[in-house]
Amino acid sequence: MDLEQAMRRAVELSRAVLGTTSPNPPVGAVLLDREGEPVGEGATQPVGGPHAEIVALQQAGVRAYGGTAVVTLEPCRHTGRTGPCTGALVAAGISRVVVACADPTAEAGGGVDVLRAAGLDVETGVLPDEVAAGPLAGWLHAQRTGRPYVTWKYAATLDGRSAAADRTSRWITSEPARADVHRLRGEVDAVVVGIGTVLADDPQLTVRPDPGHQPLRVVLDSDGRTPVGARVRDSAAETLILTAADVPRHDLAAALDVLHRRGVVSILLEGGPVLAAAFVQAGLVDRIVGYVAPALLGAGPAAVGDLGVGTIGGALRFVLEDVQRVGDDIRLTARPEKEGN
Ligand code: AOF
Ligand code: ZN
Repeated sequence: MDLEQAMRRAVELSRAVLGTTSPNPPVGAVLLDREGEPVGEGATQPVGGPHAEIVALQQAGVRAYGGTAVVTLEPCRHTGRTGPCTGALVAAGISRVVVACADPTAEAGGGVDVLRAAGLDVETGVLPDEVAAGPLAGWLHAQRTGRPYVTWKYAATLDGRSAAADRTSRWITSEPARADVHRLRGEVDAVVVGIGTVLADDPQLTVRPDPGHQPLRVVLDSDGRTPVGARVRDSAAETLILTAADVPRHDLAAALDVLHRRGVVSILLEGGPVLAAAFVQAGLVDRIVGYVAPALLGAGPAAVGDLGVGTIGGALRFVLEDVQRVGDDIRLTARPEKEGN
């Protein structure tokens, strides 16, 4: 297995633990022996548990001696809830460490220097973009900005409508697209909706089938109108209802701050159109995932509400990053032109 293949495998391993590690980063690690044969692999365990490198070292045992560690994030040099991965790699007799991205935190970062000082060969910057724009995007963003990474998801018809004239909206997209939304939910720490969506659709906002962990359900509900029997209040997952007592009205940055302080690193914003417009206008959307169904409604609310754009020159432009067919629908992924738009 060459280094890039090993890093791709490490990315895959880290992707599989997205949504389970926060506030820690989802990291993946692959260990190769002297011949380049994979002898261990691992990913970050839930908070307080071992880091990716430690899981991989445990699996490899003595076969790690003299080998190479391929890790998506620079190994930590600090003792936090667990011991330093740098020390564990050195103790296991690893001779080379290959890293995709640096750890930007003050306490854990700098592991690369520690490893070099201990005499190990260190190579950095292997597939950094795959990692930084992939599984670590949310965590790196939260480190850099101090707020969670926001993915706005919507489903709409070809003419951009998310509901019919009578406000019915079940189901615009096909079953595979809805399953894909559940996968997205499983990758984030919190799913956020406005009270309008709760009152209109009574969504449960859980991941189904249950992967064994559920994102926090968050309702932005200034006036405390979430009905007692609303499905978001069931016991399937934790729920946070943010009223005007918790955050000032319309202060989305303050709402994100409350979530960040609870360890939320990434959120999925699921509607409705008025809340989505407010997030976009506040420059708080970091990624858009749109599911477009080959259907027309001709009338009914648009996926996003009024953005205050009056003329074509004022259109908010995004960079198209990915287009996939999902069942009979299309999934578009786009990002703001500039980081932190
Ligand atoms: C690694 N490998 O798999 C992860 C790292 O409190 P602790 O001990 O769990 O440390 C958390 C910090 O360690 C976290 O903020 C980040 O800087 C780093 N995470 N480091 O070497 C891993 N998850
Ligand atoms: Zn570590």
